[in-house]
Amino acid sequence: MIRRVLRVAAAQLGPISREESRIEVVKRLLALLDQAAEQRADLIVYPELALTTFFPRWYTEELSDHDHYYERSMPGPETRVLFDAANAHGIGVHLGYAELTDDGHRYNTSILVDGTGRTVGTYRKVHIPGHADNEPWRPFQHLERRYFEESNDGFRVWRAFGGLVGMAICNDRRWPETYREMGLQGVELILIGYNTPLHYAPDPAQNPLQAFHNHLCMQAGAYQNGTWVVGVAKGGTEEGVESLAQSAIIAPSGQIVAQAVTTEDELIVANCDLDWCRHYKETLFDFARYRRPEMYGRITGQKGVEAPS
Ligand code: CDV
Repeated sequence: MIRRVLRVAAAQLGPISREESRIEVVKRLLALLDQAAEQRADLIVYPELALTTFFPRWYTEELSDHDHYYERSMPGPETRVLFDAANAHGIGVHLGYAELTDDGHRYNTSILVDGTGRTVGTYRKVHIPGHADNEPWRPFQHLERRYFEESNDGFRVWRAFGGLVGMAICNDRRWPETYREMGLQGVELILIGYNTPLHYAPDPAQNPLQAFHNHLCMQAGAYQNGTWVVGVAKGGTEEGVESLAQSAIIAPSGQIVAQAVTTEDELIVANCDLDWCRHYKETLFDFARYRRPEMYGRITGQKGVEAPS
């Protein structure tokens, strides 16, 4: 039997300053792509909002004052060179970016293109963390809820790269529903980019646990759904804000098979055997045999906690 082994490169980024132009950033992405080609990768995975600094950390009175951080098309004028280069190498691309639609909607989005240059799909972030109004008590803002809408598109899974592939973005990775939605579509590889500041203003007691929580939720999501998970950071100190790195490629067993060791631009590569997923999907997590959806009504029927009286 021919095994379906996909060679995946997670392209962690170090900080992007607010002065850095798209062209300069794309040069960095191209340097990582060159390394991925040298290492014969089939797919390169860049992080969330990989083309700009993490702009929701600054409040602007007018939403449109941040419009220069958004892409109006993908590929666009400055990014086409990246997709062309990847296509020339036969490498697929996952890229996170801020999307501004023709009718004025703003989403935190990722795109997946296969090794022939075909767009597999796009994903718009479902779980939008942070806040919508200026909160000056914080050392820095996390205004994702001001600059991005919650997407209602849900979690899709696509046939690509000889397997079943899905996407999620940053905060999505903390929610078990994210993985299970895709698990129920048979997902074998989930691609996740993230920007996670080490300081969490609403509860700084969580700061020292950021790295633990990052791996905890992605490893659990991988294991409980029998899928590969690729988590890719934009880490390091960006505009004075220190963010988590520790990008990781996680097997369906929940084990980390590759992990970044710096907080800078760094490529990690792993052979992802998609057939490994069956060991979990057809045994402990044989959903069709063991799940009890009739017992899980609250999960879709209820949003917040309703404690018994
Ligand atoms: N970009 C993100 O979604 N960041 C969030 C916040 C809460 C730090 C995260 O969950 O990592």
